[in-house]
Amino acid sequence: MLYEGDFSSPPGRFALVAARFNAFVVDQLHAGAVDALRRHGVADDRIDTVRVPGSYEIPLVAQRLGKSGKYAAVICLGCVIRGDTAHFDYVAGAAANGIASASLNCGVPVIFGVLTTDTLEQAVHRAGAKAGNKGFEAAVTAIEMVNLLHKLPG
Ligand code: INI
Repeated sequence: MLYEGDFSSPPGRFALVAARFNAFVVDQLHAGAVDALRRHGVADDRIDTVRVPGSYEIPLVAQRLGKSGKYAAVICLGCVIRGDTAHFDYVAGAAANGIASASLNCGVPVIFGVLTTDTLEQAVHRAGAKAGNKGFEAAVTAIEMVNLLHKLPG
């Protein structure tokens, strides 16, 4: 028996947690995520967005939303650029580890759609300009995981 998530229109509500830091980039990730959800049959009234100050603040809010029981998945969107800060590693590491913990703690998919790049140019490229849109990809991953969890026993 092979279990695999598909990309059929998923049930339930979706939460997007989007950082305001580097909003110029994150807004593009958000647009990409919403586009992916809509194109997979998730209407706007099943999509909620929560804004947080920076990527560091994403995990707490993502966990709270995940535990609420209201959402099929939580999609986390942020952008951490190494050039901007000496504490890049702390912010990026805390976001990645915190998002992973949130997912395990709440038992729903909490998807890592946070860009971690060396330069603003790389970030822009990964937010829809030249190298796909990480927000779109994060939403597609959320859909696959929601559909997979519906198929899995237990
Ligand atoms: N937050 C980001 O989302 N991206 C960054 O590049 C960034 N930099 O460069 O510092 C950043 N910092 C803010 C951080 O996420 C927190 O909001 C702040 O430290 C308060 O807790």
